[in-house]
Amino acid sequence: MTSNKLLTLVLLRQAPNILLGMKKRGFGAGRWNGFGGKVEPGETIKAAARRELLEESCVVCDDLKEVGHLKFEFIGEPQILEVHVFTSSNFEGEPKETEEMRPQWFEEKSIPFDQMWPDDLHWFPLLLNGKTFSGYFLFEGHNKIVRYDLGEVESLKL
Ligand code: 6OG
Repeated sequence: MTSNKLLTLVLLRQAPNILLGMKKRGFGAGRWNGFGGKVEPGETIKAAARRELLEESCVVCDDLKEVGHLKFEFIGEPQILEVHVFTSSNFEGEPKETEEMRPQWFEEKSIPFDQMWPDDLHWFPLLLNGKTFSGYFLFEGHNKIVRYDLGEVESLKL
């Protein structure tokens, strides 16, 4: 039996930069990523995205736009991660380091893909170009993508 685990991921942009955080602990530690985490029972996905961004970076954003759905399956692991990706250029506060993340602005043309999840190389260009997208990635371990399917979509299905 497979089950889905709902997660959020927020990428804040302030041209020509994008905000990433170095994950200091837990899943994906040692990699730059957006900010996010698990959706709690009874919480909307967007509320979870806002809460996780605030908890991990001290930034408040009431203008999150959902731009992508990504599903990740890891060979030998029953749980599929369903990540809802949001973006915004409209937020308040200065990003601050927290126990979970060390934030840093990167120029969008110098994103450190070699220190990020390997799927990011595929879908970041869609996000950066303002597209809405949906994808599935099958991983062997945490470094190798065995196959994937990714594309632009008209709208995101619930
Ligand atoms: P916690 O378990 O720490 O939330 N996440 C991924 N992000 C990218 N870019 N690629 C992946 O490929 C990912 N898998 C999970 C979702 C985990 C955080 O990591 C994201 C969450 O924001 C496999 O609460």
